[in-house]
Amino acid sequence: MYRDSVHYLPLHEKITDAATAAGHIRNGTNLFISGFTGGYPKMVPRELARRAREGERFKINLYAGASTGELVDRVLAEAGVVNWRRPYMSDRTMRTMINRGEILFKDDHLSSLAAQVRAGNWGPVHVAVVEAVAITEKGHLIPTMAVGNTPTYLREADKIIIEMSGAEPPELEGIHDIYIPEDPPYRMPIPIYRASDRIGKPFIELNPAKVVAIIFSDEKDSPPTFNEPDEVALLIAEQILDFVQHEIRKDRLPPGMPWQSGVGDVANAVLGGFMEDDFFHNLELYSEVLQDSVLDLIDLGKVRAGSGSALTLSEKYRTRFFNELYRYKEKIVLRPVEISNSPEVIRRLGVLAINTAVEIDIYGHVNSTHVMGSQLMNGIGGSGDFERNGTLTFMVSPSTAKNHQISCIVPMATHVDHSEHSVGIIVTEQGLVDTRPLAPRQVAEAIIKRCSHPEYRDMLWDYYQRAVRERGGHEPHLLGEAFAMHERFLRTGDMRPGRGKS
Ligand code: 0RQ
Repeated sequence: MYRDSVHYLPLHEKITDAATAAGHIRNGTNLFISGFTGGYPKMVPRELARRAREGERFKINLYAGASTGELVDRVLAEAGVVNWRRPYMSDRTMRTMINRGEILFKDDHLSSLAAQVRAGNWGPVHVAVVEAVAITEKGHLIPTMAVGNTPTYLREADKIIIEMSGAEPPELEGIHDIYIPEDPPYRMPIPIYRASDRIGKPFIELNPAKVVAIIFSDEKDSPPTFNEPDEVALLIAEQILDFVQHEIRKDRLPPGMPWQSGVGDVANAVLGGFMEDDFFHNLELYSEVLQDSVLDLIDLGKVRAGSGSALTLSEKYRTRFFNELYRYKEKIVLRPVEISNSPEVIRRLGVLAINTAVEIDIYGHVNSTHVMGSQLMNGIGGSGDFERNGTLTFMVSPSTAKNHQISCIVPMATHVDHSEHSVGIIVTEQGLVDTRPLAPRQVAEAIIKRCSHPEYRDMLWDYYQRAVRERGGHEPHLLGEAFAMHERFLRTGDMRPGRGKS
């Protein structure tokens, strides 16, 4: 039965077991895998971990599309076999090892990765391991619900290992739109003019001569858990929807611009808000990851098109999606991440972008990646692609973290991923500031007054006032004091004076 999903008969002789397949991966292998939240290989990583447990000493350089599941990042990190990991990851164990300096890590704007790999900047693609639901009669590969960088990894690989997934149906064929642009100086415009446009092929071209192993697995991606949005997320979402409605009513924004929404509670709350709101119809989503809420919106007849690089669904929604695949497939397009996140396309379509910050400073510079300036959280992912190029760019955050011990509005961001020049509108549960018509000092005053938490407002205001008086300048700062709140947290466990341990 398994063989049925491999329609290209010459490849049947490559069908083997996981141990034989993983035998192609050795010390120093640059291993490029499919995976973009889901869609990652399961059996080869487990096999590598088994070899490490049994005493084999080796290290690999692990490159994915973005985050994967614990079967990859956690299992391989715990096995101690990862030398390099790129790009974005979100696994706690791997994060700890990266922060200890035990795993080398660098994140890049996700839109730029595939071209860097094609240019050879990441070194040779020794082995690609990718998950697929089918190989067609002509030898083309149909990926699972995550495209990511798989088309480029397959094209550049010396050796290819394919994990055929029995957990997702071959009828996914037709949902993908695979297009690899020429690289500069020969690149032509990417001809996407609406989120629904299909510009490529519904399969990934594969050179069968490079395929060294095909294995089969019934294992599912570890399902994401989506929480019901809390009050903070709902308040943030409500302000964003009100603001966009207001801009449209004032004729400052045409209706019908596509939305990108990051992952997490606020993203879900915004999409949930569309369900209850009569103002927004015929929605277009031009995003990176599509989640459960897109199915609800399709069912309500509110979505014209949903475009992303991956569709990540909870268990319940997966069943619903597969049961009515033909209906949903008409509305959803899955693309390589260099297309879903393409700056050229995002700017042309006029995407309304919403992404989440770790901290935002009073002048609107944003840290999305490093807690207290040093500790990596996940990575920049696609947030920079969308924030730098969207028409309206929202950066959102709760005003505090860790039970108010940390203010997410700070005098100076301890690490900058998105500068004031990329970020348009800042929203916390306390309020919203449109920084676009404001000069930096006006931005600072508005952010402190409207976005910071009341417990931190006086502290931030006092800092800003003294910076204006004592130092002056276009963006006044007291350099010796700009990180005093962070220093206090590191010393006492609380940014508020007198609240933490002394
Ligand atoms: O800690 O996990 O221990 O509870 O950070 O924060 O509030 O649960 O929010 O899950 O949305 O994550 C920026 C990390 C936010 C994420 C970030 C702590 C907080 C909690 C998580 P716990 P929340 P989220 C691409 C979209 C970058 C990439 C991106 C991210 C944990 O959104 O990685 O935008 N973004 N991708 O307590 C210390 C602070 C903190 C803090 C939060 N200031 N200091 N800890 N936390 N703020 C585009 C797509 O389309 C997908």
